[in-house]
Amino acid sequence: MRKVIHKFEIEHLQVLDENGNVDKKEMPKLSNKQIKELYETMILVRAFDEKSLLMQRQGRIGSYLQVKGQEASQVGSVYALKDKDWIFPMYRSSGALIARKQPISVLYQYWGGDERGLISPKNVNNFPMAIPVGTQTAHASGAAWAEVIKGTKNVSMVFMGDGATSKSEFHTGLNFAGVYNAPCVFVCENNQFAISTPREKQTHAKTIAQKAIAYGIKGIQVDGNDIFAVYAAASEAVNNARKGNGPTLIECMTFRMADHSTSDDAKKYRKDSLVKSWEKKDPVLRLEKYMKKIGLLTDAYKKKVFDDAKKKVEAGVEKFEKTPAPKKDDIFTFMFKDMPLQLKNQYEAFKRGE
Ligand SMILES: Cc1ncc(C[n+]2csc(CCOP(=O)(O)OP(=O)(O)O)c2C)c(N)n1
Repeated sequence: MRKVIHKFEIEHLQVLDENGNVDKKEMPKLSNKQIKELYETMILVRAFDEKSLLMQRQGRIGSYLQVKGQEASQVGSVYALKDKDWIFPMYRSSGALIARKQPISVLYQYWGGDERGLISPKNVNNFPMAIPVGTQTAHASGAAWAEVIKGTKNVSMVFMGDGATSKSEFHTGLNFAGVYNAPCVFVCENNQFAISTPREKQTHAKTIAQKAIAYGIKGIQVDGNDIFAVYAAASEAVNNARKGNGPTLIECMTFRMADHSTSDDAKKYRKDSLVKSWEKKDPVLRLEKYMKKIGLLTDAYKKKVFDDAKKKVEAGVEKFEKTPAPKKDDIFTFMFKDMPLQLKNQYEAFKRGE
């Protein structure tokens, strides 16, 4: 005899549609001041993103991975956190880090190859960005559990791409969080590609959110270009985690509008028509349409937001470029209190100019 022992459904949440209309029933509680704050942060992230690409092309930073198209997924989710909560960013999380008060100049230090660019602002718990795909998922889960052991109410939020869901650490992280009821929110920015690998070749599952079910945790798919849906799902997940009601996997359906990195040419593997279809879903345009409808976006305000963002980015660039580079010796002296013998020998050779 065969019987169904479990049937499942995955919710997809959209609050703000492409024409700037909101579903009032699902609209999270946000004051006009907060909506403006979200908008201003998204514009700042985009201004940083555009400048970073230019900076890399001009040889002023080493490399960069653009956020463009994913601003709502990143800004909306961290908006649900307190400073003392942890974020575990990946290389594409510059937007989340900006929203988490990481100074622009420090971010440029990072992208310029200076390890001091990994330092979190005082009283804000930003973990360093992970370059290896997916490793941060397990770190976040463990750190969330550590906060439980310490008796705090701090939550961890971790960012990963669709590609990372094929990595073992994704499964380790979700499984551990499920078993230990760790207060961890997993935010998967499903931007449809892992470099040139399309989402359909990443997993045969219909959604990434449903992977939560296998680990006995909550899972939801949201329109990742809809800042209100992202914020609503993230708030619910963060509140649940904080109250001891377990972890959540949030799949943000979004799209990487730029190349994978400054060493990539996405035209080689993505059709223009696909990119164009996502342009219509742009998270910034969509929020602007809504704000205009409710009288929150005047031409003068918009101009000021763009001007302020540009000024902040330029001030960050100036501070970064005026900061003396770290001493070359730091490569040897930074990591260990007591330098291991092998490194000591290398350091001596370096000092002799070998
Ligand atoms: C462990 C590991 N394997 C391979 C790579 C090379 N790599 C860098 S980014 C990337 C694709 C990741 O795609 P996804 O997780 O979807 O994130 P996205 O870049 O799309 O935001 C790969 C394979 C890496 N950085 N780390």
